Amino acid sequence: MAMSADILKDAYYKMLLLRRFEEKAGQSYGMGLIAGFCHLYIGQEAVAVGMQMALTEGDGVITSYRDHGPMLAAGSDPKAVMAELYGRIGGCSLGKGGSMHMFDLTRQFYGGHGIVGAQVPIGTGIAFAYKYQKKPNICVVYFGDGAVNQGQVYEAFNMAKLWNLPVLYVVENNEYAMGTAVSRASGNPNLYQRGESFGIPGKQVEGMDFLTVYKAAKEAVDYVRSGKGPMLLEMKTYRYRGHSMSDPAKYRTKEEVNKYRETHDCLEGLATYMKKNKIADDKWLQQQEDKVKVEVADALAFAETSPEPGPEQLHKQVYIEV
Ligand SMILES: Cc1ncc(C[n+]2csc(CCOP(=O)(O)OP(=O)(O)O)c2C)c(N)n1
Ligand SMILES: [Mg+2]
Repeated sequence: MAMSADILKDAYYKMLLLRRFEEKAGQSYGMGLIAGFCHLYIGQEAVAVGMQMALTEGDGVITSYRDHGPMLAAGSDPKAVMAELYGRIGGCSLGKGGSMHMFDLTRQFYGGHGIVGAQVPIGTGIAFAYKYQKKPNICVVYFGDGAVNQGQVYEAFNMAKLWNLPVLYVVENNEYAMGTAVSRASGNPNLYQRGESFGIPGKQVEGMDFLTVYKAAKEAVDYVRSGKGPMLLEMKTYRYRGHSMSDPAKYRTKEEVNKYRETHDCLEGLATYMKKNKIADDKWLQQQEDKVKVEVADALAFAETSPEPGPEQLHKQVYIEV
């Protein structure tokens, strides 16, 4: 598939933004400036960026608590994401949701869900709404290799195929749930096959490589948008950091993590490809670092100076008028 230099450059910048944003979030968490849970997306950037770039305006996205990356990829303002982590009023959920409950309806980003697998029926429902309202959109539903063993996933699969809903399921197989390896939790570790008995075709994708993700995403998005019904992509990926900020890290070796970083890293891979094909050079790559640094610093400054939500916010957004 022909891929323009602009697409590759855009992808590199976005993946770099996700990486540096999350590194900063991790630092702030370590300094006690961010409270509660915090699940970083570092290592998995090619998935959210590659998927999102294959979508069109108006398509929906929903994910788990590991949501900062997908939300930034959806085009949300890093300031609103950082301020949400800081629990400030300038945050996308007015500082009341925190790391696990990010929402941005202007980007059709429907969260941010802390219950493992819960976003799967909700995202399926969003796809149902698109079809019911005769909208041309599809909904991308991310969930993890741990979530694939939740019962509600399969109830949703059945309805999605029964009604041929425009939903694209994306399993981010980062090899571990909190600390349980796929091989210890799944009788059949080929997670792309999980929809087959429901009539949902699946495909396994090398999720650490932007070009591969983008190509697979384009094909799958076309399939779902054409009205053929749901599809499932299993993205083989890897998270470099702990499951959350408190992680005993005893379930895998440092060597294993280093192997992924050294041989599969999405930023390194794309940089090498662009240099080889004379799309970018070291100077351009450094310029992106500089630009991202400013964008993340601005997000941080905004978060630090945004006030905390006052007590008057306590009962707001609990119910909505219908
Ligand atoms: C219903 C439910 N059970 C257990 C938990 C605790 N829990 C939080 S994250 C997690 C692991 C999920 O792993 P995976 O789906 O692979 O996603 P990842 O964290 O790797 O992105 C578990 C068991 C929960 N939040 N909800
Ligand atoms: Mg996982």
